[in-house]
Amino acid sequence: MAELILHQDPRSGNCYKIALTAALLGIPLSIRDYDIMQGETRTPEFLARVNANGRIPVLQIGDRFLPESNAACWFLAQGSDLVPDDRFAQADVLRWMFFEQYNHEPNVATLRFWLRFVGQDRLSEAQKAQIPARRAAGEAALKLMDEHLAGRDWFVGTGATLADIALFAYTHVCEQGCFALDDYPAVSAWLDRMCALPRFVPMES
Ligand SMILES: N[C@@H](CCC(=O)N[C@@H](CS)C(=O)NCC(=O)O)C(=O)O
Repeated sequence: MAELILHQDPRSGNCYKIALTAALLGIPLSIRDYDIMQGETRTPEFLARVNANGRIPVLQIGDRFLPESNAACWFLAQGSDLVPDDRFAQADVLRWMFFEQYNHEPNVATLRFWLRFVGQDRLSEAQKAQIPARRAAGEAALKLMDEHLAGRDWFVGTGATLADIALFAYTHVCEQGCFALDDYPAVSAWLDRMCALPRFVPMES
């Protein structure tokens, strides 16, 4: 396979999904770090060469660039146990990955970013006004996950898949966005199972 380079900010859960997928599969990745707080993904060079959408993560495969965390995880995991063979189960993995991007990440990750990295004092009035709605939507996503995991170990089937990796990335640090994991016991037990996977690597920051 061509050399794989992960363009990332180590504080980003979206980037961590790709690093975790590669680690679980034993795939070596080179790393290129950016500081998103300094606008390093918004430079003309980055927009022209790496991602016209101005965001990390981007997985570079040789001279090709693949933005979007879940697409990059899919690229790495096709043909492995992290993507089931069964047609329905495969679509069910995608279902949870889309749920993660639409219902979970915009709420759970955004509050973590605002409260931990930007800081409440530096939020705009518009951002402050969005906090209650994003908190309610994040809690709804975590509750739905908790109900799904009651009585089962993994989101799809009987082993870890990309559905688990996509949802793990920001759930395990949700307390940094002031969500309370104690409210979600099945999610908490699942987080422990994820951390116990062979070749698991923690998030850098
Ligand atoms: N849907 C994208 C989201 C990417 C994204 O929002 N990246 C953030 C960091 S997690 C970013 O690059 N922010 C910097 C910016 O927007 O300038 C994915 O899953 O990869």
